Amino acid sequence: MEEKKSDMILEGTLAQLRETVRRVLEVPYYRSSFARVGIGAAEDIRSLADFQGIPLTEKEDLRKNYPIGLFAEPLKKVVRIQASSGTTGKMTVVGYTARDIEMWATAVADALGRAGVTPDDIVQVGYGYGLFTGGLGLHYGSEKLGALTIPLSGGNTERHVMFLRDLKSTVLACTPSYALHIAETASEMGIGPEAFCLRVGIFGAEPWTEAMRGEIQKRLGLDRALDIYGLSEIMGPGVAMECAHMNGLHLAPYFYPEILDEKGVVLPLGCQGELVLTSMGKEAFPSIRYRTKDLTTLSYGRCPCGFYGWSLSRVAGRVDDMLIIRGVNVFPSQIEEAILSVGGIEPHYLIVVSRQGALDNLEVQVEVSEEAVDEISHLEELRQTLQQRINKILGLGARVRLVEPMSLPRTEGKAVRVRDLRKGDL
Ligand code: DLL
Repeated sequence: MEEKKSDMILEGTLAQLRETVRRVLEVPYYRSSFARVGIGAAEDIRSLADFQGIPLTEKEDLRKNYPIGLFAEPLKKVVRIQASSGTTGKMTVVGYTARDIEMWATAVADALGRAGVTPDDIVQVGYGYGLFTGGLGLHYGSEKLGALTIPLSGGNTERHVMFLRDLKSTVLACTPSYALHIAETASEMGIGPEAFCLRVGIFGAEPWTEAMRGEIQKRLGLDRALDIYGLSEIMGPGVAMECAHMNGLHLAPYFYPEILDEKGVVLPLGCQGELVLTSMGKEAFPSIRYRTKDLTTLSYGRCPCGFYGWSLSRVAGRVDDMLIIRGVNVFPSQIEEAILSVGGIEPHYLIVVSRQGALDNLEVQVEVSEEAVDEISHLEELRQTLQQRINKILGLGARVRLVEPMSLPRTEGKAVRVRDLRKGDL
């Protein structure tokens, strides 16, 4: 019985994947890259093995086809454009038909519903509005759900605090680092979490840890801070999101996921690797085997929230965020876990990597809390405790430097946690 069900699911998925193949074959770039591996028609995809023979797509392919070379619909049918600047190089531009926008809003509304957000909620959106997908993505989903939606965007943090207090917003959607900054600004204004009515946080667009979840919940007085994942090349926020049960991030049913190892081999459920996504049903900008560069694991099954399908584990980081220091692989999230496990330290940090001769140096700058600063005699002890903890986790010698409270930059969007002087980052 179970076998029959999974055969049916596989057949249904294959049919949808063939539709995506049919759609992307309209685009000259895909047509020629597929021809090189002998795929000329959707019907050539008879099995998942055939599908796995389709060439991967990368951000670079979007750049090569800037601005709209990978659109599968004429501009006349496109009603919205979003774009991502990335840290280097050309922008990547993506388009949506009216049906794509509807699909996106539905994905976000469904995810918010599973997170326990209802039409009675007041959703304060602190993601940037504009070409970045965060603001408008959350906005359309929240409105579709029927919640009162406040488009505050990033910036003017004091106004965020005032609205949280005066309009009694119950849901805050922004990056986790901005959530911390809002909490800190509130505290500077003499306003504590008891003045807010916040229940749910919808935080994403950058990696964050379980330890950070606890910290943000405490500082903002939230019942739960949930993780939302997405990327502009695929849709925007809402590609996957945690529900109130926090059983992983449930993948919206418009995407087919694969996890690949470094050599491009598809890994089984439960193994960590790079997430590769294919859209199912998207019109203007279909994605086919798109390499997200994000590291996660996949599971499949039913959640008590009613969701049935694929879920991702919290994204550990990007393949290209991984630092190699003296041959050891280091993710900023490992350092974040260590920092948050030590009292007297603020969750604000900067990782500075430099090279002296042939040797890499790793310095972790961390802010001490106002209270800890007053106990000067304990500062060296605090520094050593954190340094030992980081060194134990990473298995290499890092140097911890404690810096003054409020001295590291704050962000209204995605935090910059790493400065790699080996690459000439200033
Ligand atoms: O960050 C879309 C988004 C907006 C997601 C608001 C969630 C909330 P991009 O600017 O294209 O789109 O950046 C996408 O950000 O490939 C990941 O590396 C990272 N990222 C996004 N969400 C998460 C998350 C938006 N929850 C890139 N955890 C992705 C870890 C995340 N990393």
